[in-house]
Amino acid sequence: SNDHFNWEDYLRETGSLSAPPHCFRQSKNPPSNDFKIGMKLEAHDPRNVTSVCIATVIGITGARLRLRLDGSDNKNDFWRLVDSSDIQQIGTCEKKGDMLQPPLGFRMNASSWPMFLLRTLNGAEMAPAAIFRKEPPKPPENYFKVGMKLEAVDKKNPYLICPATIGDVKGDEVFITFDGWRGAFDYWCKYDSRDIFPVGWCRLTGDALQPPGNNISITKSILNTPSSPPKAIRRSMQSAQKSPVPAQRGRKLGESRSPGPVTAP
Ligand code: MLZ
Repeated sequence: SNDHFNWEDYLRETGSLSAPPHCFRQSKNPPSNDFKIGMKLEAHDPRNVTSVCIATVIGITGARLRLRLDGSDNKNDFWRLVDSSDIQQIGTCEKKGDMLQPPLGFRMNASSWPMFLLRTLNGAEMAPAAIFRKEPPKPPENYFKVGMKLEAVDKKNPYLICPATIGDVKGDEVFITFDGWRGAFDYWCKYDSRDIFPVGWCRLTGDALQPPGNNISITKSILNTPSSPPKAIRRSMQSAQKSPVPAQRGRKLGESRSPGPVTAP
């Protein structure tokens, strides 16, 4: 599905290096994903992390699961790796002497939670223990360096994994900048975040890696330049014309930002 994007060419064209795998809290070989749609499991409520709730797998994408908390709405889905410590088999919570909680924004009256829980688990297909994978250990320190390329979850669109660059490093944190998006989706995270992956991750998991954005402004000055733009920029311009999506992206960003100088993607 990556017809328009190839890391090898891109690294060469941008003269950049990829972050080595030992930088990441990810397994060297991505874990196999043996979950099936409809399976239920326990998950920490992302909006209330001290609560453990029942979740249903409503989608599978590479080594990740699209999850929805039972009793919640369809506007708060979240994605977790099969080796995330945020998910566990049903029964784990009770074994620890804890109680399963209704999700934040439970659709019904709180008093109906115990009955809801019984009904949602009755006859449910529970994800078997064997398909949960152990979370890999943290790298001992932050090995990332500014300029290294990687694949990262777009936190505003968490179903998307996109080409990114380390923009800054500060203690245990890294600044994730998305190539071709002029800062609109950038964020700081811990170096051991489960949302960042080495180059090639999506190819291995079969997940769709998004192409870089096309948001390099084509100002008059560059269009008037007699010499043709660098290869990477030309390619972005081409993909902007071919792909149906980038036109919409460009418009969205264009609304909030005025054109700036041309920068490499
Ligand atoms: N629908 C969004 C997708 C942007 C994805 C950017 N990822 C870094 C848009 O077109 O704005």
